[in-house]
This record gives sequence, structure tokens and C-alpha cells, in this order.
Amino acid sequence: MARTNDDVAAVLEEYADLLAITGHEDFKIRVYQKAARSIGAYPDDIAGYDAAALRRIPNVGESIAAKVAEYLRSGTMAKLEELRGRIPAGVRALTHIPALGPKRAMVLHERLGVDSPASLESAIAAGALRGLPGFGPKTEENLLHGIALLRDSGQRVHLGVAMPLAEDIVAALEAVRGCRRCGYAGSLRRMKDTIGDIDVLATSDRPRVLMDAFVGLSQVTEVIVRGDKKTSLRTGQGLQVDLRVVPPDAWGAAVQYFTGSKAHNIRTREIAQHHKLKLSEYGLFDAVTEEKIVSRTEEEVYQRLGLPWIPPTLREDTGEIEAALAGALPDLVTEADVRGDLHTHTDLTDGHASLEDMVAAAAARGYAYYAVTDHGPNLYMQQMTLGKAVAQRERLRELDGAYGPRLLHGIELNIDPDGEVDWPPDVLAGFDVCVASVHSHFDLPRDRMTGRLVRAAKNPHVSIIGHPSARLIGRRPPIDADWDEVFRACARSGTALEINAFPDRLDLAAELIRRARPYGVKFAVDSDSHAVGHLANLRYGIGTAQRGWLTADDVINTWPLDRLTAFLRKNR
Ligand code: DGT
Ligand code: CA
Ligand code: CA
Ligand code: ZN
Repeated sequence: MARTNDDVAAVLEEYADLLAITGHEDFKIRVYQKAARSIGAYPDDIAGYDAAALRRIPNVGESIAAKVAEYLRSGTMAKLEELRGRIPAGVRALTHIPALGPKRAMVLHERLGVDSPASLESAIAAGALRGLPGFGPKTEENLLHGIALLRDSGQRVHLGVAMPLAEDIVAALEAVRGCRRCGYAGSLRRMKDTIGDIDVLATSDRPRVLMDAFVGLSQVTEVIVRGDKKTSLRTGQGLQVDLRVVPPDAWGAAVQYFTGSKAHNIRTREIAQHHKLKLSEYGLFDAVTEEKIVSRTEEEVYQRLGLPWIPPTLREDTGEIEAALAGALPDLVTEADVRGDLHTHTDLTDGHASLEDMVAAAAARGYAYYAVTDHGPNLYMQQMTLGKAVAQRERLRELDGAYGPRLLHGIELNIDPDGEVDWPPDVLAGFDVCVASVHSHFDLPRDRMTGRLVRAAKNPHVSIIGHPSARLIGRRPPIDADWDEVFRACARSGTALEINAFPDRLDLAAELIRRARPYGVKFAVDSDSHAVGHLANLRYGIGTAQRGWLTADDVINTWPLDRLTAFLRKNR
């Protein structure tokens, strides 16, 4: 997705937040939020657009177009600056605490002078909220939980933020004269679901030129440290980026070292010592003579340690060293194995693109099949009806094959607190694929939550449980269930668990995937796209699947269509 669009979307969201804090009408706030989402999802880069061009974007009216044009021209918006001047940044941070809306954040600011999550914590501890209307003891508990959640997510960002930024930086550095190789390492290369900082590695005989280019990047707002071996800086989003430059022949050793994880590296160093070798970011050396043995490629480094090359997504010291020594590393699923996407939306519900545009984009990705799964009627604000679904099905059948992929007509059902879904069996039977997801009642007691998911899995029409834990990274914790019980039910009933590739979900998470696999559970790696640009998020889901040690055979949307459709029918 285009950088400018994300940038503008963030600015409009901030503006909407500030409007909410200053007590503006809900409808006005929603207008900005909707525009933010539309611009974020708009497929073309809006850099350089004028107001007239901006107005062609859905949900962008005259006054927003003018503000955005001003921002694109000048890098700022007068109205936004005015509000920023009135509201301390910490108060806006308060609105990001789950369980605290903007209105109540403003009450806390005005009545108690609370101006950050930390000062709210102190105020609660001091009992300052007692007696404030609308803040009972239960609220205090929720707020403390919300603050903890916010802190856990810390300054870490999800892959959807870090990856495009890292790719832009790598591309910019590769273009610098004297740069021999450049790539990202660290948790990003391991495709961890959250990233603390971005580690970029380059080889060059002239490191200073690279460092100059690095600190001169447009994304940089602060240089933290600058040296010839390592330079660290901070971007506008507050994210730290480290660049390390090593001599050209040290690439393999350096990328192995800085990919980590720390725990994995401790093991590889131990193995080196065991062989009377010494492993560093500069190479693998003889421990006695200090003579360099290998350093050019990762493969050589691993090989001299008596190991096959280990995929970065496995490098967490959770069994990959033992598997490598035993010749039992999994043959991991890759993005190239994927033949289709089984959970996507259109503008019939909350998607931003038409059926035709989504299907054309799926075709451009070379998919053999593609499922459209708009929201079922029980997600009331989406206003789905059976009539609309059937009309969509007819249109989809007309388009089938016209663009390339076989089109599957699906629906994303809502699992109610008892495990029931939106429509009766005879209606569900009309769909090619039913995804069923939890979209409400996230706090049921464990027993009820488990029963709910098991019941949904046993439904003969439900083929995939969508984003099974319902977590939103940094915003909502996973639901609590007896997952082993759920996995058993899914394996027995032939229901796939989704690996939702949306970067703020990545759900199931890798740890649960790995725990589910031995039960014989199958998985669907889906983009849950709400816009054309989201289809490419699939790679984050594949990274997560790899971190869960999955092979292509474990993932139903790598299968040929006939095997897939047999699975989706669940022996009905
Ligand atoms: P993150 O940034 O918290 O998401 O996680 P990582 O794994 O990217 O960690 P980071 O950025 O601290 O370090 C990058 C890699 O460098 C790490 O995975 C392993 C390697 N490394 C090995 N030894 C050390 C060390 O002593 N200090 C640091 N900073 N990195 C080390
Ligand atoms: Ca890092
Ligand atoms: Ca780092
Ligand atoms: Zn959903």
C-alpha cells in the first residue's frame, strides 16, 4: 500500500480523535474516520493529488478534500495543528486505552489533570477516580487492564507497519553507490508478529557513504547514534531502525548473527564452541588459530556447524536445532504454494472495492480459486440480507472464470454466544464456503467460550473458523478457551482454523498453530481483505504459518480445487 495514503489516513484519524476529545458531534467524527479508512484502502498513491482528484475517493467530501490537499501540499493541516495545540499528546494516548473513550478521557484530563496513561495509573492508585461520576470500581479494574495491555504492546509495531518501511529503506540503500548487499534481519526477517526495532544490514567497502544516505532518508526524524559500523535512527512513527555495515565477505555471518533470535544464536554459538570454533558477526573462526573459516553465506556457516540451513521463521530455539540435527526440519509452506484466498470482502458489506475489482486483483495474483465472504446479517451494521447475498451469488456466477480464478461464493458468519450462526442449514447449504467468526461477547467464561467454538466447528456447514482467538494486536487480548478441546473438535469435524493474515490480527498466532497441528487440524491462510491492497497481506499469514511449522499439506488453500471442495463439504 502506498506510503502517502497511510500517512494521510493516520493524520485524519488523529484529527477524528481530537474532534472526539473536544466534544464534537459523533457524525462529524465518523465522517473523518470513514475518510481515513477509504484513503488508507485507496489503491493508488495520492501523493500530488489536488482537491478535485481527492474528491473522487469514496467518503471524501469537499472539506476533507481541501484539508488533505493542504496537507499534501504543505505537510500539515492548520485545523489539526490548532487542536494539537489545545490537547496534550498524552491525552490522545489516553483514548487508546481500551475501555476509555475520548469523552471520558477528557473528563479525566479536565477534572484530575490526567495527561497520560502513566498519570492515569497513579490517579487510580491514589483513589482520585472515586466519586467521579461514571467511574466505578469495575471501571478502575478495566482501565488498569487496558493500560497494561497498551504497555505490553509497548512501542512495538505490527508487521504491516514495519515491513513496508523496511522494504522502502532497503530499496533506498540498495540504490546507493558502493552498497553491495542490503537486507533486513532481526525479528522482521523471522516474521514475528510484533517488531521492536528494524535491523537493516548492508555490506560495503565504503560504510560512511551508506551511513550518510541512511541518516538522510526522508522517514528520519531523529538520529540516535551515528558511527561507521552502526547507526540508529528514529522514524516519524517513532520506530527505531538500526543499520549495520560489514565488509562484503562477512554477509553470511552477519545476517545469521543479526537475524537472531538471541536464543537461537546462543545455541549456534554453543555448537561452534563444541567444534572448537568461534562464531561472531564477522565469521566462523578457528578458536585456537583465530583463522577465518567461513563468512560469505548463511548456508556455509550452518554447514560448518554440521547443520542444514534453518529458515529464519524457525529460529527461536523452540526445537529447530534438534530438528535440524536430526534432519527433520519441516518443509515449510511458502507463498508460492498458495492457490487462492478463502476469506475476503467487497463493498456489499464493509469492503472498499467492488466484486469485480477484487476478483480482477485476485486474478492478477495468479490465484486458481477465490472466495468472496461478505459479512452475514447478524453483524447488524453491515445490513446484509439473504436477498443481497443471493444477488451477489448470481453476479459472481456470471463472473466465474471470466478473470481466471474459479469463484467461490461464501459468507462470514457470526458465532453467537451459544455457538449458533446467522442462518438455518438450508440457507447455509447454498454457499460454497462458510467462514464463522467471533465478533462479539469476547469475555465469556472459558467453558462457555470453548463450548461456543466447539459447537461452531461441529456445524456441518461451517468449514473455517475465522480469526479464531479474535485478538487485535496491542488492542484486544485473545479470547479465553480450552484450545486443546477446540483443536480436537476441529480435527474430528474437518473444520479448518484460519490463520488470518491481517497484520493487526495474525490469528491464530504461531504458538497455537503449533499446538493445534498434532491434533491433525488443517488451516486456511486468508487475507480477510477489505480492499484490493490487502490481498498482498497474505505473506504475513504465511510467515505466521511458518512460525507454526506448517507444511503446504497442512494448509487447505494450497490444495488443488477438487481436494479443497471435498474438504469444504465436510462429508455432508
Ligand atoms: P525485536 O527488535 O525486539 O523485535 O527483536 P530482535 O530479535 O530483532 O532483537 P534485536 O533488535 O535486539 O537484535 C537483533 C538480533 O541481533 C537479535 O535477534 C540477535 C542479534 N544479537 C545477538 N546478540 C546480540 C546482543 O548482544 N545485542 C543485540 N542487540 N543483538 C544481538
Ligand atoms: Ca529488531
Ligand atoms: Ca535492533
Ligand atoms: Zn471477521
